[in-house]
Parts: sequence; C-alpha cells; structure tokens
Amino acid sequence: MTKRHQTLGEYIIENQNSFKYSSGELSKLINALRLAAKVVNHEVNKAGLVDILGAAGEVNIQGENQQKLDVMANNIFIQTLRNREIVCGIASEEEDDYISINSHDDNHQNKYVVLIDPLDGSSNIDVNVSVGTIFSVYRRITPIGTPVQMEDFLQPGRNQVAAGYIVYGTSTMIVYTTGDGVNGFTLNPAIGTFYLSNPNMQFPENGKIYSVNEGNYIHFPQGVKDYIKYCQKEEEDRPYTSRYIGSLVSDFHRNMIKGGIYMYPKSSKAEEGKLRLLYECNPMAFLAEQAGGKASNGYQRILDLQPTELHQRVPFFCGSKNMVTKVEEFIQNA
Ligand code: P6P
Repeated sequence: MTKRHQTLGEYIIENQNSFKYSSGELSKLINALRLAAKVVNHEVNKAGLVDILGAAGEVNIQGENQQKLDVMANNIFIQTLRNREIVCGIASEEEDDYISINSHDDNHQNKYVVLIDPLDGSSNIDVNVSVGTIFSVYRRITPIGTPVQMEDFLQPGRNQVAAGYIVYGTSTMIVYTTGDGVNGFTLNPAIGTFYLSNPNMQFPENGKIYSVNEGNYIHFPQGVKDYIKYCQKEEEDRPYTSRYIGSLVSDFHRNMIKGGIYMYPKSSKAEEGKLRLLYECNPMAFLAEQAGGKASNGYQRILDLQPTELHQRVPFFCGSKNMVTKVEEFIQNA
C-alpha cells in the first residue's frame, strides 16, 4: 500500500490531542502561520520580478536597512495572526515594541504570544539565496488584559509551547515542533498544499560540517578560534567541511539533516554576538533539542537563559549534540 503523504492540515487535526494543552487554538495558530507562509512564499518567489527589492529606506531597531520584503513579510504575519482571536501579543524583529491584540469577544481571552523574525537573512534576497521566517510561541502568563512585556514576552525559552521556521529555498518548507518531536512539511506550489515530507527529524549526534562566518575569526574569543582550528585539523574524522550560507534557517536546516554545528559567537565587534535570543535563538534551540541536538551560549543552555529585553542578542552554538559539547569545552577551557 503506498504511503499516504499526510497534509499539514491533516497532521494538525490528527495530532491535536497529543498537544498537552489541546485547546484547538494552537492548531488554529499553526494554521494561521501556514497561510501567512504561503503568502510570503509567493512574494519572495517573485521578488526579482517586480521592483520590490532594495531597502524601503527605513532602518529597523537593529540598525539594518529594512528591505521592502522584510516589511511586507512582517505585515503579512502580523495581520494573519491579528485576525484570528488566538494571539494576545506579537513581538517582531521589525517592530521596536510588542503589539498588543485585544479579543473582540469580552468573554474570550487570547492565550498565546508570538515572537517572530518575519524574514531572517533578508540581505540574501537580492542575490537569490534562501531566506526564512522563524517563530516562537508561548502561553501568556498574565491572566487577562493587555499582555505585559516582562511576564508574557520575556519568558525563558524552556516555556515555549511551539516553535518553527519556514525556509523559502529550492522548495518551501515548514519545520516545527509543539514539544513532541520535529516534523517538516514541503509545499507543493502547484496546489498550495504542505505535505509531511520529513517526519520525526533528528540531529545526528555527530557531524562533519561547521557553519561560522570565518571572516570574523580574528575577533573571536580564543576558545572559538581553537575549536575552528580543531575542525580544520587533519586528525580522526577531521578536517570537517565549512558551510556558511549567511541564512540561519538554511544553515540550521542542512545541519539538522546532515549533522553539523552553527556558530555565531560573540566577538570584539559584537560583544553579545548578533543573533537575537527571543525570536532566533530560543525557537531554533527548542527545535534542536526536540530533534536530539543541543543549543548553548558557550556556557549555558539557551532555553534556560532569562531574557531581559525584547531584542537582546546572545552568542549561539547549535546543532549536533557532541559538536556543541566540544565547542563548549574549548570555550570554557581557553
Ligand atoms: P553575518 C541574517 O542576518 C542572520 O541573522 C542569520 O540568518 C545569519 O546566519 C547571520 O545573520 C549572518 O550574519 O554577520 O555572518 O553576515
């Protein structure tokens, strides 16, 4: 009997009860993200065809030129989530402050907060390299009313109830977890349907790929330099292969399938690293651990870090468990 390729919609329905909070609203949230992903995918795929490239002329809180697609993706995800009576607040890389969303029904309280990087790696758009959306979902802590930054948004990553990414690459995929493993769904653009293509994704414990911007080598801490030299040494199963796309989602996705480690260390140029804890590191760390991998800031588990501000940055080492443990050893013994 040929294997039935489940659609994402069927998967959500069939696994609704496995989600410990099984309220149905998280399923609605995932469905909303699915819809937004299709719309953004359409825009990303035609980016080269219309005058949508180039900076929108504005600069976001990160001090980066906002590409028009960044702005569009941000608006698409916010509008899609706002209209569904599920989410009480959204924090986005593209928004200085979080957005509160009040329920239209006085008897209903929207119970989730979403943190999102609507189009990570957007500087790659102009050169036709894959980009991605990263999302992180928590249950609100405050019982009612307008969500509060400290309690509702600055939760440690171990509180996440769902996390995932959409990679707009050679094919468009949604990869996500609700705490019961990681599954990947590939879009059939001809009919606009996501199919379960990568069930139960697992990080190999060991890998032979390291992903880091070696152009920053001279600025890295000594322990990171020592680990990079370790990766390059002719010994045992080394030298490893260096692969760095400049798009976190793509590097992470490849490393999860093939085995490898992604690193964005702190440096003398970036005292806390570049990646944001809340909407890049925490969701990718949740996925990594759910797939048997590991995510660390070099000293601590990413998911145990207590956030202090929406857009804070942390050093990030993520991927095959034994590779992350090895770089931690180099960092801590330098
Ligand atoms: P650099 C993209 O801007 C991003 O946030 C990640 O997707 C990517 O891995 C990293 O930054 C690239 O940064 O400094 O190496 O260009």
